[in-house]
Amino acid sequence: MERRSPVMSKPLKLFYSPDSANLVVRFVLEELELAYEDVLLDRSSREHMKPEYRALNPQGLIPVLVDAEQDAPMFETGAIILHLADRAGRLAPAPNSPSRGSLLKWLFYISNTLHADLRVAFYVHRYVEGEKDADTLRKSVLRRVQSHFALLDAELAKGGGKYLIAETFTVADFYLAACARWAQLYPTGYEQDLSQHRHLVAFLKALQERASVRHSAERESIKGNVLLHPKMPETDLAAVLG
Ligand SMILES: N[C@@H](CCC(=O)N[C@@H](CS)C(=O)NCC(=O)O)C(=O)O
Repeated sequence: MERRSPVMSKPLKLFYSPDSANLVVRFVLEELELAYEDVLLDRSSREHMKPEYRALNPQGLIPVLVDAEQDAPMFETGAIILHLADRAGRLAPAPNSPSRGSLLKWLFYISNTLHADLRVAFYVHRYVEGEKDADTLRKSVLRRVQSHFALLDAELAKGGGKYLIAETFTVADFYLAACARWAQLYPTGYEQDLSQHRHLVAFLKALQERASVRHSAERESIKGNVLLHPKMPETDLAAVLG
């Protein structure tokens, strides 16, 4: 993928797997119209656990962004998208702006609470053994996930419903949107209905019309609605949850 950027002269490289956390980074790269290359990792063959990839992220987690202007590869979705926004001077209030604190607060909340709880539901067998305990843990963590969406829905309502940080389109909007997508799809049999969060529903509906979201979806073989009532991608599930 070649795109010229007025902001960064050196290339960015995104390591990805379809519909994984890299989707958030891609939304941001596309929205900012930054030049980047993407490198596909095959999760079904555990490519993300091989030494070459672990040299970039020792945890083997996806995504990684290599920014030629940084002295080390970057992991952690929240850190990567904030870095990109700061570099481009868009999608994040400046560090000295009065709304910077709100962005940081919600970005960290989405990353260390909402996304972290979703990960427990996705990878439940890393926490408990046996189907019965797995089912109990999934249900209980997904109740927490619903309460996180309720909090985020109320925050959207406060700011008029368009963006999480009132009147300011930020990277946090993309991160929230991707978490909402995954909660509606994964894990199979535990798909979450988000219809009671009406501000969130309207927000997702509007965001999924953006060109950046549609281009990102195409690039990751995601068909149909991207954010609200999404369809399961036509891909091997092991490639997404493996
Ligand atoms: N905290 C990490 C989580 C990333 C994450 O959950 N990545 C998933 C893909 S969506 C992954 O690499 N899963 C493989 C695994 O957990 O073994 C981040 O925000 O980047």
